[in-house]
Amino acid sequence: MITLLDYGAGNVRSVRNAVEKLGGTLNMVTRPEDILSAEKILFPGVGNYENMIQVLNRKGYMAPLREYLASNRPFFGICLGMQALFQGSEEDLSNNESIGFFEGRVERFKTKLSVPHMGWNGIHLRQDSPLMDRIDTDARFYFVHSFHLIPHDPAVVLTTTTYDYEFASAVQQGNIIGTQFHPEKSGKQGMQLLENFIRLPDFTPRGRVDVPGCGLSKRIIACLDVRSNDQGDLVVTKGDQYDVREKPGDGDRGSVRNLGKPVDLARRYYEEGADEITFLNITGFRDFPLEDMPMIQVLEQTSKNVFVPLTIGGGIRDYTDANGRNYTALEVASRYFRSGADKISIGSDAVHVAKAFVETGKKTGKSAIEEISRVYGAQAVVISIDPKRVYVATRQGAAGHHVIKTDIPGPNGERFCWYQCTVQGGRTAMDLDAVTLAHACEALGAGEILLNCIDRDGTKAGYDLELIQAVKQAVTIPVIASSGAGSPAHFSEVFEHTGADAALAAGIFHRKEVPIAAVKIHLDDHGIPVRRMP
Ligand code: 1PR
Repeated sequence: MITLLDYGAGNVRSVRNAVEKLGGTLNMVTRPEDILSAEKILFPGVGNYENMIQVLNRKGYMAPLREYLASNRPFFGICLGMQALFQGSEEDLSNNESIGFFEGRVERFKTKLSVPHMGWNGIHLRQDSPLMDRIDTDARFYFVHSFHLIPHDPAVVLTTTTYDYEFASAVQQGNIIGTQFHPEKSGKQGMQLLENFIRLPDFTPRGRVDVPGCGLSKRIIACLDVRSNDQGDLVVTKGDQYDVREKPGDGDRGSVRNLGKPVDLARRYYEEGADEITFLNITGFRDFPLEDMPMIQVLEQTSKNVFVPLTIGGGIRDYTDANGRNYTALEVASRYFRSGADKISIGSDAVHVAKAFVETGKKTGKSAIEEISRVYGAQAVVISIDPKRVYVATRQGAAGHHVIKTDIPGPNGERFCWYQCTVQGGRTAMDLDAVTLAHACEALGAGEILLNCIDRDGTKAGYDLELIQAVKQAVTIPVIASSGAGSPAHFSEVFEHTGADAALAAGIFHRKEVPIAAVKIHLDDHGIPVRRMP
């Protein structure tokens, strides 16, 4: 029996689903005594360290946790659940007392690379632990964090990982284990590790080893644009420059393209090796996501069988329903996290918030980006940008906007352009450029940019490299290149020319024109690191 310690933040559903899929039985901690009577504790933590420690203190879990750990019964802390075992974190501005089982603290990454460290990275094994039995030496695991451990005693380090520099990515002493990476989000290798934890009675390490692993890979993301079709069925659709309807016939306006069912397609992409899956509810701007909850059901069902990160976007904003009840964006996002999402993506609302921030120079502290980031952590907040290219004759031709020189001249031979943000799925253009938006959203607390491009969407002409480069240079958070992938060569091109952290595609995967495996083989051949399926 596994006892799951859930303190109410982030996505514990995936951990629960993973344990159940592996045949384990779960018991939830609801009172401090449940900790003392546990046989094996699994403690997944995501979000904000300070918030976690405060909740653990408030619920009276600190003393029983220390007593349990002192008894050397099996304990597995994931991400924040591992950090909590140390003495404190730079993320905790109120300097609360932590569990302090291990000596050392948690510090923010000091690097010029994108922070959060997000994606699939390798592990260098330092102890021969039964937890790592049957794990491939070149396995990669999913990391998402801005802070990392500095343990005092090197003997407790189980694995190290390199992100600019080497840091402790897992620790173990006796039966007390913690990993910075998320096994429940790390596909088949992560499931093997969890299975070891569920099945084995004892994890005492068999001595020290020195087995190097591989490094960080680029991520390949499958994106599912979801909406109801004219018959009311929820379908995965796909547009050409955001138009998702078939070409109209005589007297009809063309039906919504139907490329499959969201849950089935997500599972297919997981099996085929997608590193992440993104759902965008493309009519979310006009529907309220909690009304009939189809996307919640999609998430709940998908997370039962898909063990890579899931992002959900569409309609994340404050909302008042027909009865006058107000819902905050944070409430909507919380519901998604509880249903299996690891990240939420904000489109239209981010444009309005960023515009106000750029105009006033003031943060309100109340925007969706700020509130969700404060509670769930920056890594859980993705900004989805839907820009359109606007040509201008000179660099000064668009006052107040970030203008770039382009190698793709405009219809009248223009050599300059800027990228205009849109809202409501490209329907309304705003007086804000994509570079300024990305920069403002990072300042407000976003952790990642999903950079679409309306001009390239569905064209198979390749990514807009100039757009991606301009945004990538303006932010330090990870950038996902999106829109226009038509062949494996487009993926190597975007990674070689822009420094994008991940590349997303939709149409070519849905229509089975290019399998995910073909993209990864191509990237591997070009020396671009990718996670290959075992
Ligand atoms: O504004 O917070 O409610 O979020 C709505 C979300 O829905 C936004 O993230 C927005 O990007 C998305 N969206 C709205 N309308 C559309 C549409 O297509 N009509 N889809 C839409 C965005 C772009 C990508 C697509 C890539 C790759 N779709 O998701 O998957 O362009 O396509 P490709 O590889 O086939 O070229 P809010």
